[in-house]
Amino acid sequence: MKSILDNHPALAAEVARVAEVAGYLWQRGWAERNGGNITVNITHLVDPGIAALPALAPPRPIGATLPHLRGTFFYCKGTNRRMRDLARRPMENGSVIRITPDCAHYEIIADTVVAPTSELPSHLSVHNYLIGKGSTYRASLHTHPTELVALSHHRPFLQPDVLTRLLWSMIPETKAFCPRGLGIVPYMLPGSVELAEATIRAIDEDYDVVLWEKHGVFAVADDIVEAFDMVDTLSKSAAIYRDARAMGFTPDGMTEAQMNELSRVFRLPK
Ligand code: 2HA
Ligand code: ZN
Repeated sequence: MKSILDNHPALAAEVARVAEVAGYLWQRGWAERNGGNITVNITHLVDPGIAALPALAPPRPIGATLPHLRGTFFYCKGTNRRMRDLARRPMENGSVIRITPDCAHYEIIADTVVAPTSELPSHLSVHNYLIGKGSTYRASLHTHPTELVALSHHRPFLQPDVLTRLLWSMIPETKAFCPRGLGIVPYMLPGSVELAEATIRAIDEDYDVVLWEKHGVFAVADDIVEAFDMVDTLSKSAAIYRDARAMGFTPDGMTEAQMNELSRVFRLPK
C-alpha cells in the first residue's frame, strides 16, 4: 500500500522512532492490550504536499478548542490499537491528523482512517499548552509502567515530591536525567478533559513526567525517545526501591549531601 512515508524521509524517520519506542513499551510490560498513547507534533516536517492532502473522513471534534494548534499536524497512535502492533506497522495502527482552522476539530489525512487515541484531549491540550509556552517539546507519551503505578497506590507517596526525592535518591542517574522530578495527578477518569487540565497544571509546575494515580504516567520531551528515557529512568529507581524492600530492608537512599553535590556538578535545575 502507498504510504505518506514513501516520499517523506524525515517524517518516516520520526515515525520510525515512535515505532521503536512502542516496541520498548511492549517489551517493558507497560503496554498491555491497547494501553498507552503516543502523539508527536510533526508540523515542522510538513511540506506543501502533505499540507494539501485531502481529509480521509469528515472532521471530528477534539472535545476542546485549542487555539495554539491552528495549522498543526500530529502523528497519533490509534485508539484501541496495540503498541506491539504499532511497533511493526506504525501507519496501520496510527495516523497523521491535521487540526482544522476552528482549532476544535481534526481530520485524518494519512495513511488510512485510524481514529486517534482515547487520550486525544489530554495529548492535544498538552501540545496546545507547550506551543503556547514556546516550548521545543514535540512528543508526548502516556504509558502504564508497572512499578510507578504500584507506588501510586500508597497514599503517602502522593504528597508533592515525596516520590521525586525517593526515586532520585535510588541511583544518581535519575536526578541527572529526570531533573524536574515526578509530578502527581490524583485519580481521574481516563480520557477526561479534567485529567487533561490537571496534567497541564502539573507540567506547568515544571514537571516533564507526571504520575496519574492508579493509572500510568504522562511524559513530554523534545522527542519520543527522550520521553521514554525519562520514564525508563524513573522506573529503574522504582525497581531498585521495590527490590530492596523485597530483600527485607528499606533502602538508605543517597544522602542530602550526595544529592546536592550531584545537582551542583551537573548543574541541575531543582
Ligand atoms: O489508550 O492507556 O488511558 C489506552 C489508555 C488510556
Ligand atoms: Zn492509560
